[in-house]
Amino acid sequence: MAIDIEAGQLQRYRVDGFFKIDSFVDPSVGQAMLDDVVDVVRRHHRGEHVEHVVVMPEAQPDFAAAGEMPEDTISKVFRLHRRRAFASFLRNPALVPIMTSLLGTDDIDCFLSQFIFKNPGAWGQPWHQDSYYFPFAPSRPVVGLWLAVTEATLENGCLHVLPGSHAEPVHTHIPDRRPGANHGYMEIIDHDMSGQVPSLMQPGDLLVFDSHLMHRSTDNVSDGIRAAMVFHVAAAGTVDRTEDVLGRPSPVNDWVPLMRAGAFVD
Ligand SMILES: O=C(O)CCC(=O)C(=O)O
Repeated sequence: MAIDIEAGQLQRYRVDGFFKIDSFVDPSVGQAMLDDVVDVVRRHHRGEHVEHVVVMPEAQPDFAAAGEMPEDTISKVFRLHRRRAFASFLRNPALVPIMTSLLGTDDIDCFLSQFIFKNPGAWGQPWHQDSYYFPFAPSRPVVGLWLAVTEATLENGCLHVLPGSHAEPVHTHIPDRRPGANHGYMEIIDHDMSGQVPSLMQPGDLLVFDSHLMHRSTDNVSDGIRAAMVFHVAAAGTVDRTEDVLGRPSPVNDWVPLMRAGAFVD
């Protein structure tokens, strides 16, 4: 028998555009992801070819790495969801009722995954809606899964979300106004964000959010890393129109079957 999403979660998703699940997984799950992505970054740094992945360094001009290891200078690593530590997270049975209810189908692909290091001193990502980056047909529903790998606090640059903003259309996004901001950072400046709330999280907590939800993260002004792993899922058969719109395919999207007829794809 199919398990349903909890009524309270569904209600919060409909009203606010997100909900949080405390202790969704043991912190060791995120630690295994961190270990794997650090290995990826070090191999990439040595000039080895690491299949699928895209490694993005911090671009900000004043960024001073707190350490000497290759990962200390990295902002994000994309396209990780074919790797075991990440693929196994997505196959957690507890995600089935969430994904199938929110996407309205049991044929589901994961198309985007990104590990965010948010090293000490790294800037946050400005206000945006993820659907700005997803020129798909149909354009929604698309669900984001943000897993806290470390604690996320006001000091180390947690997410801030604007409850109810998922009901907005995709707003105009302008390039991040900070000179030298990370490649691809765009921001919304035409909306009142005063109702924002911080999303304080512990390792293993999961934020589930709608791709129209306005959110940002703040700068990491602590002396520790604020790591998170973010996945995006959509209905199988969704047409990715990035190439039609931008004249080139997305360098980070990687459509991988996750569920078919309610069963996980190996
Ligand atoms: O975690 C962050 O710092 C930003 C993540 C984010 O905004 C996103 O994944 O869309």
